[in-house]
Amino acid sequence: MRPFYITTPIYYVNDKPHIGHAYTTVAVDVFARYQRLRGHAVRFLTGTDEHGQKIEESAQAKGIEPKAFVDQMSAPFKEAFEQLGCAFDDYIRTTEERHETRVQRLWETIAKKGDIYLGAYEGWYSVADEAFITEKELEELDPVTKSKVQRVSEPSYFFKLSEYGDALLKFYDENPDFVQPAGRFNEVKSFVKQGLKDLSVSRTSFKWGIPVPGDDEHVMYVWFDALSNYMTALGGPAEAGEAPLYDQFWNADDARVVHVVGKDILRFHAIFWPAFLLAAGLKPPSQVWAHGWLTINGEKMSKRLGNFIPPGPLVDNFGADVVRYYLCREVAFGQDGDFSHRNVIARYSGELANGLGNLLHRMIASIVKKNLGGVVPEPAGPVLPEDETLIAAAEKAAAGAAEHLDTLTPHRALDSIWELVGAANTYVDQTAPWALAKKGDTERLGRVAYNVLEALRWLSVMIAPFMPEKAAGLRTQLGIEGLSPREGDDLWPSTWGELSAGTQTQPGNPLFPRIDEKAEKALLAKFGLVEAEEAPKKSKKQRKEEEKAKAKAAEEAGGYLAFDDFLKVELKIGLIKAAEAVEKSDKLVKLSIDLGEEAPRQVMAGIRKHYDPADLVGKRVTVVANLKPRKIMGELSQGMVLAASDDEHGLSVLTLDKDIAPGTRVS
Ligand code: ME8
Repeated sequence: MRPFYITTPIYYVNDKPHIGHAYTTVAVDVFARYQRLRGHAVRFLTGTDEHGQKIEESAQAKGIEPKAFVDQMSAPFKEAFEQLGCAFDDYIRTTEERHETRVQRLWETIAKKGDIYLGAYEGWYSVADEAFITEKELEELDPVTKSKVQRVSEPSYFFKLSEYGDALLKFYDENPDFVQPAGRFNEVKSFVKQGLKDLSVSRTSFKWGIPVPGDDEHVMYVWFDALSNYMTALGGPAEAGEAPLYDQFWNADDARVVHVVGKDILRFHAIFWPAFLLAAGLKPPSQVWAHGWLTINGEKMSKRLGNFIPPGPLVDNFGADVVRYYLCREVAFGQDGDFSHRNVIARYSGELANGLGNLLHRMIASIVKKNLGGVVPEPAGPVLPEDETLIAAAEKAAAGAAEHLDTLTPHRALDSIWELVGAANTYVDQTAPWALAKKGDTERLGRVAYNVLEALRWLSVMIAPFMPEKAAGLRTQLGIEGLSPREGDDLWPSTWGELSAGTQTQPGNPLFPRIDEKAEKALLAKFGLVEAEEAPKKSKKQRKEEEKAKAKAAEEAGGYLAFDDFLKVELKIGLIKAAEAVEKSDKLVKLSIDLGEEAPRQVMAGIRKHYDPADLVGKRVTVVANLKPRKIMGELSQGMVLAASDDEHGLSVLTLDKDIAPGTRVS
């Protein structure tokens, strides 16, 4: 069976874990669990990235030593992933000795080949991204990241990346699935085709890093250090026989090595990392899978925007499996998608409680218990077309889910699996086992009940990578053993009818208890999402104190707006793609505005009296892009279009006299 090695990025410990980190780690856990079920040898690695200027500065800001700081900050990541049920085999920290010594070995191997040389770096360094950037890239940064960019002029070792363009392109050609999704691979290829510059791989102006072998004045560039984690965690680079895990999971010809990363760090993984490895004469990974962003109201999560959602309270309130299910189901892997607590509840109720939970409950706790003594019946009598339809649906779901889990598209796998949930519920509705029981048709009732229980058994395996605890609970109720994956044993369902007649089922509490309206409100209140009218009213005293504080802040600013405050307002150029009048309103126009993002935004503007909606299409306008979205007459408004008016002209939206690209920041 093919060895499968899968990794998450190692996370910077200057932040606390949030659901973006959970997203990648849960997805990787799902893929690892699936491969284990198929009998493959699997190794799943995650961990933390603990060196670099950003971390050193964060430690300084807290007034503690970097090592003490990273020790404090790494543990919450591990705990969060464990709480989410992620069964990683190893958790690497880049401050561990096992890592540092092997990174130095990798460096020495490349240096010996003559591909690292001493020079001087003169240019820009983005501390937020830990990246050397060009003048053009600097211009494209958002103002906050830009404010952390430094001009660097220091001696530096360089890696001869410029000499690896052709080798990389050849490697990409030979490995057409190296980057997924395919569209992102094209971006990588065109970047390489434009020509690569040598890469600065050491720094001298701070100390928090792995020393360059033979030159203690330099610490390694944090990405050289960080990318190597995937190999050092296996004990590599190493000679054959020296590090068994490295031999098995990296070097073996059939080893499948997959790095799952967010799209922001694809370039490091798909260009720098294979180039370092090619230079060292080592095998690059098999694949880099770059997924999209989990967003909140369309914005990437970040501390700066204050839209940072920690996974802990979600797990406490919904349970790990429900959070895992939601993360894999809601967002098409590869694309961006919005996180919303309300959608967690909607999916829970619709797909888990009413879909799978109801199927199990109505069959085991009701039909089988009341009419069949709680025992799996012997299927007897003729096989009818509806039975065949259900069996075909199970086979299709198992094949589809397997394919999608193998190609790392978990949302599609869940689509396939839920087709079977739907088909089984339809089967129950069509065959009406309660009516068969009433009629006394025990033979047909037996076959129908058997088929539903067998479908549930298939489902218990298919959902196991996503919801291991619920899968175990489902199997307990079916009266069958839990799943214990073993190398060489393929546990994926493929033969209909393996559930043994005579098995004693164990009806238990509902697998997914329903959330009624009251419980839903209480849950939303816990997350601070109650509607405005439900929020507790502020007392007179509180309001007065708030006004006082505001007046004081204004006085301190001397009547001026602090520059930092101005930067908080994200003004962007938007291109109006569609505009329609809102029925029942003489003021509102519903606009669809391209802001250079994946999907256009909907903005409600009170400009109907001054514009015919058709005349607005194609106009470039100025939009406040980071206003909290709100509902206006029942429609979501995700921004505000700026306008000015006077008595003579009426109202005019702010437009441009050149075709500046949508999404460009106004400053
Ligand atoms: O980049 N949606 O670490 P990092 C989805 N240390 N995924 C998200 C996310 C979001 N909103 N936010 C973060 C680093 N992620 C480096 C990596 S690897 C050798 C070094 C996930 O702490 C996503 O996987 O900034 C992203 O790539 C990763 O967290 C970035 O974590």
